[in-house]
Amino acid sequence: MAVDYTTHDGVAVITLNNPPVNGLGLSTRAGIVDGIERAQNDPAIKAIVLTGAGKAFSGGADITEFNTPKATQEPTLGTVIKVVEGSAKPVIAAIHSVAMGGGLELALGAHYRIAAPGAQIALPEVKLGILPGAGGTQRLPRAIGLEASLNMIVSGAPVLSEKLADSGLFDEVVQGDLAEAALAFARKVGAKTGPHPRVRDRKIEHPNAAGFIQFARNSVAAIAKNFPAPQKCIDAVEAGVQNGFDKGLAFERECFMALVQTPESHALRHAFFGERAASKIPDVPADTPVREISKVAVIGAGTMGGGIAMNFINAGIPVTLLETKQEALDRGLATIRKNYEATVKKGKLKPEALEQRMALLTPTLSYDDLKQADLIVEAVFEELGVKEQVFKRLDEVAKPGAILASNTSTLDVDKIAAFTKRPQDVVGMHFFSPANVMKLLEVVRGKATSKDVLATVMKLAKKIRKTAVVSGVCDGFIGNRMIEQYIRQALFMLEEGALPAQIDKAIEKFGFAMGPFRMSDLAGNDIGWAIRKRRYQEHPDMHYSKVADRLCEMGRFGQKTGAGWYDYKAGDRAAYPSKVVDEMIGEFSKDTNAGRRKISDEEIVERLVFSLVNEGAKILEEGIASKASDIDMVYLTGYGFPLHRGGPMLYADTVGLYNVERAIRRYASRANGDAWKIAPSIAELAAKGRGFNTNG
Ligand code: 3H9
Repeated sequence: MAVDYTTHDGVAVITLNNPPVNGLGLSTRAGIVDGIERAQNDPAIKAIVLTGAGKAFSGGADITEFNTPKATQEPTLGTVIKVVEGSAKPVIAAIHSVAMGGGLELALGAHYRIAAPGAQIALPEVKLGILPGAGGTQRLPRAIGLEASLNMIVSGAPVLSEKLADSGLFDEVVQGDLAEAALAFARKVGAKTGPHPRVRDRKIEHPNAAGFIQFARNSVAAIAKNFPAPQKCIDAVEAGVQNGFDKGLAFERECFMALVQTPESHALRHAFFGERAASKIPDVPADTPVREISKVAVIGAGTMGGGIAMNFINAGIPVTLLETKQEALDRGLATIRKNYEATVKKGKLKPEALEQRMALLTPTLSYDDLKQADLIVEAVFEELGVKEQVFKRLDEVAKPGAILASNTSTLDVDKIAAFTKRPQDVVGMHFFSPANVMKLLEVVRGKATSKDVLATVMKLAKKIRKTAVVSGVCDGFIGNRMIEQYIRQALFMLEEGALPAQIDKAIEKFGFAMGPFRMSDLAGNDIGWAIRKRRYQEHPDMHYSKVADRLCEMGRFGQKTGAGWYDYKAGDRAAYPSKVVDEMIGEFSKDTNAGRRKISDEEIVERLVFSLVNEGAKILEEGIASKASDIDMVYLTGYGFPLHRGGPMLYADTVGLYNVERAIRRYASRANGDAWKIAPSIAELAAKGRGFNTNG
């Protein structure tokens, strides 16, 4: 049963009981209507309490039902709310915890609302690319006013119930036992004669509603660039202000039905479920015991090590930071402090919190101080010989059961594990720079990594607010292995006829935060050069354009040298197209007889994005990633892939694998086509009419 019905001395209690978050799926909706009717028909019942079991009042509509027949099957949420609102006996929503989306809309349909402090109240639909579709844009402004409601609807951010105590939303915020208070409240209002108050009958009062709505429109313009929902939220609120409740409600419904079909909403829902799915590893059951992590050590106080340490101290976990030299340790500590000071300056951290965090950090030059650590993350120089020294030493000092993690981005985690006598305790934790900011954490599972180590690291990742994705061992893991193909295509296109600014502009227009050449100038072109030199040795058969090497031979390493693919001016981070570089590229094409042709923006986007897709497909075939959505999460959270497109694999599904296959085969038949060895699964799925994330 998704809904429980009990009676308590004249009060009926309808309890949503649909774990995990009391989503308002069809059976829950039907259960609420049944409960209300049962209470109406029972003369002994004077009032009805609507509440939730478990960890939420309700997390809203059941998102898994969207775009299925169940979503629109009666009773819809609109019908349920009508039944609640139309009840002759007063309905009291008792909110002990999360009331979000349709959950809050349901509560707004009740005659009275009481809440416990600490409940998270939100209309987060905009984060899923939709708007509240069951009266939220009409009732919330009537409950808490135009300004506060628009802020909540457009941001989707949760507000704690106690902060809304005087807003008009709640009749009471109850400190003690909510269930008891709800029964008492119900008995009190049950004794009154109706009709009972309805939010829909309240007025929206504002001295300059039109002005505020325009202000809201301007404020969301930036976030709404790639997403239609924020502006639609405002349109729906405005419709209610101008035309009244019923017309506003009808307009809201129309917008909801349209938005739920958009690719942007599909992409956001894919990311919502993808994030949660990433934390589940197919052969590691949810009840796998985890090791306790209460003390962490980080080896290396450089940019990466310092950033990694900050993640843990931000979560209140003490960190011992190890370096080999005092100067390096001092420098590392000073950088961490400077980072926190910058956050304090922005008003995002209290000065006393800065000191509390710094106090969680213990600097040391001695491996002996790592003996107590439950987890040790190594962020030293990226060379196998250096890692060998570190892991052999760790094997000597670390306590039994400590997790030994490497932040390597390219090296073989199995080889690293083999430097110890406890390979089952070794795992990769690949953070992305800046490590205290970037959401992505690639968790690299070695051959021997034990299941409880994986389960522990995934749980810890949640605590430090990372999106953790498991990758098997291969060169570059998921993210960097794919980006290499993308960069290869970008360089080939230079020699075939494009210029850096054209390529960057085309892919930025597609939605990437930064094109490959601006990105490379930021990271340092010498880094890619070093990797390519290694590749030339390791894979002499693999074909790379040498145009980037010529740039590096000119000493143009990027922003840090004031010149890269672009020119830079002192004190200005803007990238200016460079005549010298453009001429060099033209010369390069001549020298290599590549010939130059006009390359369309469409070709640029296809070659860059489909190179990611093709490598992603191979990564899936090899089992390096266990599901397509994991790859999408890597790209959304670590590589600036446009969120509104949902990641490379979902984008490929949207375009259709049949079309992706045809494009890849076309590019494979042209200049530099040897870089395109199509992943067999693309053709196989296309032939079945399937996608990476879909079955048909
Ligand atoms: C809406 O209401 C539309 C209406 O306006 C109009 C309709 C006509 N549906 O996050 P967690 C699952 S749109 C289905 O790890 P937490 C989630 O996938 C909805 N499933 O827990 C996960 O499953 P699994 C507006 C849902 O404690 C499990 O629950 N509402 C839903 O950290 C636990 O989730 C929202 O956008 C759902 N609505 O956080 C709220 N919600 O175990 C979205 C959760 O298989 N939800 N699941 O991986 C949240 O923000 C958080 O889940 C919440 C709990 C704060 C509720």
